[in-house]
Amino acid sequence: MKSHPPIQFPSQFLWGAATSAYQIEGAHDVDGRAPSIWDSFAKTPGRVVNGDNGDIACDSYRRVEEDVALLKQMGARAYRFSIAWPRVMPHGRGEVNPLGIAYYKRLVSLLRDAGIAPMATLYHWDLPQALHDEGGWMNRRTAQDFAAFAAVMFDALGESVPFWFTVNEPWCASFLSHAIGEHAPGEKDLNRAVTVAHHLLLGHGLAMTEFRKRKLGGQIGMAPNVDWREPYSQDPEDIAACERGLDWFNRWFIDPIYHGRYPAAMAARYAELGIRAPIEDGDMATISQHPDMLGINYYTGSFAKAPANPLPLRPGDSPQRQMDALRNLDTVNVPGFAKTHIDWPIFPEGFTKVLTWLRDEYGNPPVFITENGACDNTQVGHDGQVHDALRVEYMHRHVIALHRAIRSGCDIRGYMAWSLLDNFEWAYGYGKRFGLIHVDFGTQQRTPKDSFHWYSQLIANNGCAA
Ligand code: GBH
Repeated sequence: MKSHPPIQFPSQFLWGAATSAYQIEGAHDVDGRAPSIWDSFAKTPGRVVNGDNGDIACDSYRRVEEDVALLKQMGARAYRFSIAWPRVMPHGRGEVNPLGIAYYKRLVSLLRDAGIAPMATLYHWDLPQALHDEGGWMNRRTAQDFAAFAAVMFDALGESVPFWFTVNEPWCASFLSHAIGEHAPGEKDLNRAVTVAHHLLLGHGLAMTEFRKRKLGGQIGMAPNVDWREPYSQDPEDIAACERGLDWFNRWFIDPIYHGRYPAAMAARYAELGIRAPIEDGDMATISQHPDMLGINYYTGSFAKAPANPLPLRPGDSPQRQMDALRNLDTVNVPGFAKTHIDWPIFPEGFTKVLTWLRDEYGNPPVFITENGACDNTQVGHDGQVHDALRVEYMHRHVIALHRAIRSGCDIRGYMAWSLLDNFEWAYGYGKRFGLIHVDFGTQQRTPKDSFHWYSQLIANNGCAA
């Protein structure tokens, strides 16, 4: 391949891959690790497809050297992993488990020896069960406990981690988990979800305070998931529907950080349902401390259309109906949009659009794409290879969309592919594969897929074909 492909990225652009602790580590009861809400949830019958759980997952706790070697082989310049809170603080607060700390110190030093920048996420959904037993994220105190855990990690890893993310996808950790009930702890109560969302934001802010106190050299921010909504037409009603969708999903988490307030129109809609975030004096100032960067997870998007029959906001309705009424929009997938093997529409234009929207809405903050990738369930073929053409095409189109955003002035500094390995895909279990590397969950054999080789070329050339 040519050394200067048509799509060329800035010279310091940070290419890498991402994972999270519960999805890959396994070793659920090893070296003092205590259960998290995901252990309990996955072991509750009916919650996860096929009754799968993360007891073993990719066994990355034991195979960490092999996995770092694969990252090196791929040419990754960064690796985004998450730190399991119940491995480090089994009770959620108080006593620190030295073996838990030792594992992450080892991972970080292996990465640094391989020339790969560590990028640590502090909360990728594995709340210690002990804290949940006391009320979990419904308790304001959990935000303080989270900051104390963050402080332990800042002290333990300090300058050796240049990039930190506090909370991964607060929308999933609140709404998907407490209102829709698809993720742990599996509750269905919109009021609780809004409270949890506030405490997650507060936890982010209090962790920021701990980070700033230490005057560490690295950078820190939050990593929300964004979906893009495009107005179905230029009809003002469709545009308004689209704005409600963006308020509900995106602005609810990013406005507090960059503007120090919840989006007013959506907050008013919640108020009609009798739902308010439990804001106390000083919270919004804590939450809106200036972050160094924003992590963005993007997978999919769709079109928003004003519904023919708008749903009224009624406090007595089911949480699902209340959510539908809050957004009050019809989601339209344009015919002809291909979908990945998890049925999410492939919408690379939405990637460019959401990035330029973030640029305009929040003053062009430095952005790292902390996740982007596709579910492609292609297995190892007779030739011993994995020809995951859907993933290669998805990545190629999204990398081009990303490049377009950079050309239009967005300050984007890096891209982490989700995911390094096939892993425990939450409520879908092991049946949905997002890895650049195939994992045989029987033997734990790792096989780099076509997408791995394609991505490795892209990193080597710092770009790709148009
Ligand atoms: C991320 O969440 C997680 O951070 C990661 O752990 C996970 O493995 C990965 O993505 C893959 O799932 O039904 O078409 O409207 C993804 C969050 C929320 C993105 C739901 C897609 C709905 C798509 N997802 N959203 S659609």
